[in-house]
Amino acid sequence: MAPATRAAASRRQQRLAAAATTAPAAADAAAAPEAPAGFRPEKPTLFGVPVSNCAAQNRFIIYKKALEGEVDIQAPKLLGDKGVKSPAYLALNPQGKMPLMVLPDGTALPESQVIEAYLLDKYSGVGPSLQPPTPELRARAHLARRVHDLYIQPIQGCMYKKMDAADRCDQLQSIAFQLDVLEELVEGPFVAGEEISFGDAALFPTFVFFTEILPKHFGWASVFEGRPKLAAWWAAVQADPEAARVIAEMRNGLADWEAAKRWDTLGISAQVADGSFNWSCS
Ligand SMILES: N[C@@H](CCC(=O)N[C@@H](CS)C(=O)NCC(=O)O)C(=O)O
Repeated sequence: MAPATRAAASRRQQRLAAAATTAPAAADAAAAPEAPAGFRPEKPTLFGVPVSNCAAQNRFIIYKKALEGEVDIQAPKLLGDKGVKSPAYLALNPQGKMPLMVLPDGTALPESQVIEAYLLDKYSGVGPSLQPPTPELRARAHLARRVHDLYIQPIQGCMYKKMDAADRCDQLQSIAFQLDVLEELVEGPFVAGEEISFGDAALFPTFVFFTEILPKHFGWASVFEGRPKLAAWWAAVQADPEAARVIAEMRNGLADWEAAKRWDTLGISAQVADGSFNWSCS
C-alpha cells in the first residue's frame, strides 16, 4: 500500500474507532456492561426494538418464513446500556442505527433492505418466497421499497421527534404527498398483486406510525381519505397473521411512548396547539 493510501486508511480507522468509543458520555460508559469482544452469536441475530419500523420489516420476514428457531431477535441493549449508541454496537454498525444482523462468523449486516435481501436469499427454500411472481410485479415491489426508503423513512421523525415547527409541517406535507404516490403505486390487494411480498414488508410497519400518530397528534381525519386503494391494501395487510403480529408489537411500543407522554415532553403537542400551521395537511 502506498504511504498516502496507508495514512488515509489509518485516519479512517481512527474516525471509526472514535465513533465507537466516544459516542456515549463518560459517565454512562462506566455503567455500561463490558462489550462482548468480537461478538459471535450462535445463530444469526437481528438487533432491533419492537417499535422500530425498520426492524419490524425484517421481523415480518422472519415470522412469515417461520425462522424463529434459526434466527435470534435481540434488543440492541444486549450490546450495551446505550443500545445502538453503545461502543460494541457502533463497532458493528458505525451508523448507530437498527436493524442490524450479526452472523455466527461475526459478519455485520446493517440496513433493513440488506438484511431482508439476505434472509430472502439464504432461506429462499423455506416458507413463502415473498417474491412477486413476475419481473414487472417484482419491479413494483422494489419501487415501493425505494419510495419508502428514499422519501419517507428519512423524514418519518417529523411524527415523533423534537424539531422546528416549520420543518415538521413541511415534512408532514411531504408525507401526505408520498401517500398519494403510494396510492398510485399499489397494485391491489397487495403492493404487487395477489400475494403479500417484500414490497408490503417495506411499507406496512411505517403505516402503523401513520395510522396511530397522524390522526391522534396532528388532527388528520384519516390517512386513507381520498386514497381508497391504500385503504383496501391496509385492510388486506392487517388480515395477514404475521403482519398483524408485527403491527401489534409496534402498537405496544407506541403505547409505551404514549404512556411516557412523548408528544407533550418533546413539545410537539404545544407546536400543534399553536395552530399557525396546517398540521392536518388538508
Ligand atoms: N436506512 C436504515 C434506517 C435505519 C434507521 O433509521 N433506524 C432507526 C429506527 S427505525 C434508528 O435506528 N433510530 C435510532 C437512532 O437513530 O438513534 C434502514 O432501513 O435500516
